[in-house]
Amino acid sequence: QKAHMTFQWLMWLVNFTCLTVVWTWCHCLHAGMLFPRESPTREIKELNGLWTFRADFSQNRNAGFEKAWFKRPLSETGPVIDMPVPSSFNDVPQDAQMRDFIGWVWYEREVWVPMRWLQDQSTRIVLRVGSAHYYSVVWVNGVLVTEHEGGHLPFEAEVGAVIRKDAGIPCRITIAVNNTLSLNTLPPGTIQYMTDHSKYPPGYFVQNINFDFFNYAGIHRSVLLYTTPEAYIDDITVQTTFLDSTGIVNYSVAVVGSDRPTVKVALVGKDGRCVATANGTTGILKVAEVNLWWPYLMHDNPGYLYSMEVRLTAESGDKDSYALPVGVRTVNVTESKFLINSKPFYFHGVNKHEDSDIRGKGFDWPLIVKDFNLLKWMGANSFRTSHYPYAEEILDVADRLGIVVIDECPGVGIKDIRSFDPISLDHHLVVMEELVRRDKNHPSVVMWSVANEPAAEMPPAGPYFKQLISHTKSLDSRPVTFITDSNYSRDQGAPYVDVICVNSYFSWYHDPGHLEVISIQLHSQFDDWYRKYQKPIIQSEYGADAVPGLHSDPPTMFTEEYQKTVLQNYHKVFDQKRKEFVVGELIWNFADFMTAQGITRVVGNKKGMFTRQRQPKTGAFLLRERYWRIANETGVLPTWAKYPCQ
Ligand code: GCB
Repeated sequence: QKAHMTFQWLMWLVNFTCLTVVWTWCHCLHAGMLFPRESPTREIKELNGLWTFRADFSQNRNAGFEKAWFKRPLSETGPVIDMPVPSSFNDVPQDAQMRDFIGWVWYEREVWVPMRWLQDQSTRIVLRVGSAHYYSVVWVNGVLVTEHEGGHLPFEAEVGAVIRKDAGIPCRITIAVNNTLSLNTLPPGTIQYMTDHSKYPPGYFVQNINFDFFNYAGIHRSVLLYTTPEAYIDDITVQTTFLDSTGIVNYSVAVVGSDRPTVKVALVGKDGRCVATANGTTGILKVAEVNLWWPYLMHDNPGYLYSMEVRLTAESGDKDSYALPVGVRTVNVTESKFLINSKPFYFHGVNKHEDSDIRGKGFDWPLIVKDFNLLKWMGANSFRTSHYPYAEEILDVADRLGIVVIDECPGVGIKDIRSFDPISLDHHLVVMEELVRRDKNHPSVVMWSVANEPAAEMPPAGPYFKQLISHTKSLDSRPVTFITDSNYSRDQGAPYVDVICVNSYFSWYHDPGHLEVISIQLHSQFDDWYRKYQKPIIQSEYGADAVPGLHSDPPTMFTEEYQKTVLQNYHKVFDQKRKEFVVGELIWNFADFMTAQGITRVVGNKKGMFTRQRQPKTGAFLLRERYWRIANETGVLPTWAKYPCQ
């Protein structure tokens, strides 16, 4: 008992020290990116639906800029089509050229802005794009309002002044999006011109990429207008810990538009009762008899969220309010354990993609809810956002259900030595800042992943990852990892991570067809990494393709039996190593997903436990049985959860 108390104190001290360090840094962030939520002082107008669309097929893909398509209605510039937002554009038109289009596409929509918003000069009107892949330029009524590099993360612009100039007519929003990937983008890619005119037509080029998912593009998440008062809550940062039964929420509120703001903060429980209050832009909320945020299947009441209600009153009289969901929990890593609320946590989960028929990477509520239902059905307690940040709405649901998330940035496919240059690094640092700024308050997010399978053996990789990881640590106290597939002795990033995440495909990419080598190779993999680094290890990917409906016994590659047997062989080793230092297993992949065309992909990657349409393959039932059994073994399976596979 005494030892336990001392340990708790120690953990508290560690957490508190981390909080203080992080605190100092957080104050440096120049602007927030709070998820738009309605409140008595904030309104939202969604701009989803059909937009007007035109792809720029000109030789240099630049006609739209040369002819200033943003200056007048897009339909006056040439032929246009309807395009749904949010959605990838690729699979919507019945047109092969559009599917693989590289270059600028133009979106446009007219919208009536409520007169009230325009008349009240002190109302800020903000245009926000949830994400657009890859480079975006935005105009309102022909006036440039913002540009943004990178898919998967939101960007916004204040547009009130521009709209007010032309009040009385609908406002025209034009967004040009370019999906071209270069050596300095994240993910990187190269454009290759084919100059042999006996083989290719003049001007022919292809986009080369080093990652295994379709380069879907377009406006992928919601576009909306929202309002705030002129003096407003720009950002909120919370860091939580607990001591015995007292929860501690350390908060900081960034205010814009007021030099001497009055800020009141209240923490409200699920039953609507206020459990703590504080005043000021920074402070500490103490919660007696705290309900901690626990992962799914680890507690009777997982995903407990308080509502942190922040109220601002400015000298001008402006009032703003924002309610942030807050989960009180801690995350710590030891030499061999991953701890949530000081208890060992074992990741039994999946890797996913934002991917589905027709909409590609477009945000889609039915799909999201279905996927969470499948995760719960499987007994999965976690997922990794391979290979880019997912929609914020997904993290909100994960928070509420207690599904644990490893949050990955789009640093995938960094294989060319030229992509380790300072320009790429600068951009990578900014992307990590944007990611942390967006996701820092989600209790479900327990670790940042800065990259997937970079060429970590190349000499510049060492300094590159050292800087990237230490910068990420300066932003936030969560553990940081990157996902490796390279040999432990040549990996230049591993010394800097908190948890080793290893991908391996024994008896698939290595020794294809030889199921019998999995055990020995996996044992060596784990032992080598642990001997070298003494850090907990997650098997961050493993799996095999299975074309649904293909069967063979004895198992052969691409059949459901082969996929199942690969998994079984991996599981035997996991069961031994999780007693030592392996802290998680994430299957590759939750569902089949689309890739570029190639001789190793049969209409996409088929390593899913579910088909792309979310129907289970044999492997899904195996994992379901396993995950529920593991949850049951830990002895914390909540009373409401029925072990479904007796
Ligand atoms: C990997 C990659 C993932 C691929 C997977 C595969 O190592 O991280 O993006 O899809 O292997 O199936 O090849």
